[in-house]
Amino acid sequence: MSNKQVEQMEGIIYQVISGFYYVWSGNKSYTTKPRGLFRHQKITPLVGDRVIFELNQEDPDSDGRIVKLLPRRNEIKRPSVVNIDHAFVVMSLVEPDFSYYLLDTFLVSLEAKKIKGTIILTKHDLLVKEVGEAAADAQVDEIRQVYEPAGYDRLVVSADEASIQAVNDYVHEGLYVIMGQSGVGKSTLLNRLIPDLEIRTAEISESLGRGRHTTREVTLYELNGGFLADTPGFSTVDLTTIAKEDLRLFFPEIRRKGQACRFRSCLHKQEPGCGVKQAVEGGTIPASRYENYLHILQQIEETPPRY
Ligand SMILES: Nc1nc2c(ncn2[C@@H]2O[C@H](COP(=O)(O)OP(=O)(O)OP(=O)(O)O)[C@@H](O)[C@H]2O)c(=O)[nH]1
Ligand SMILES: [Mg+2]
Ligand SMILES: [Zn+2]
Repeated sequence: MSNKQVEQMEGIIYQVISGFYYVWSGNKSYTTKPRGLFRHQKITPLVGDRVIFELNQEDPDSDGRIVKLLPRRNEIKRPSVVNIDHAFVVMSLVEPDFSYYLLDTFLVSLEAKKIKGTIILTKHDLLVKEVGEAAADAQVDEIRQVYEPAGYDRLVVSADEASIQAVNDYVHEGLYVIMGQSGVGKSTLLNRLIPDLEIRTAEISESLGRGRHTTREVTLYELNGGFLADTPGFSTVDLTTIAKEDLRLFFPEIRRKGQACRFRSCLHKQEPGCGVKQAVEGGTIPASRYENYLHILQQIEETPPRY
């Protein structure tokens, strides 16, 4: 054992399934397990972690062993991914219906981690089929007007090549997480961006008579020298760990207008001389954003502090 030929390598965890950690390194996949010490130290490697792992050269088919995690830059819990550079928040216009509230909770959770988010609207084609071209355009326009003042980019994604290309142009080095409710089309979007992937989506398994196929684990896929993370869908975001004084910082347009408030401590509820309330009345802060801010604030205020 003592003269075992061991090589150390660096890679990124791209998937975790029942105790096996799949690491991508030098264009190859390695199956690894963490060293036993990690469990005692309560260290759980996650998708997106950069790791140092060892390979036994005398037995190249044996599992590698993760010996070290490199420092994490950030971490989100749902979906569970670390070292995120950018997030694509995928929202469908129909099936499931678009929700301003859900989108705002996703965006706040990202702002709280200082992760830049881009909104992707899917199923534009379905909306057109349901309500016609003019009404569909009006709805997309309305969404754009709500998110433009906050500075979020919006990309419409339909089946057409141009919108897929627009998303592709966004992706460079780094880790891009694709997040959103179940069924909005995250895996479908990935399949269109990287056509030889063929990730199973609802459509494919329906034709096999097995019902919907929902993504169950986070997986990184390579694109343009970066990584895209397909993730399981979820539709609740826990924001109650955010301090009530911090929430106003996580709505960029409210943060900006808040500088005009009479009181620095203004939570933009009923305080006199509130610049945010004025901006809502004047229409420069969209009503839905302000209402969702108040709604999340109320939830935070109603949650007893945790220690
Ligand atoms: N018409 C239309 N259907 C779409 C579009 N995007 C996705 N779909 C369909 O929506 C269904 C769900 O898509 P998925 O890609 O599996 O959704 P998902 O977000 O990965 O869902 P989870 O894995 O459960 O989180 C599938 O039947 C897709 O074919 C779109 O732009 N237009
Ligand atoms: Mg999926
Ligand atoms: Zn105020």
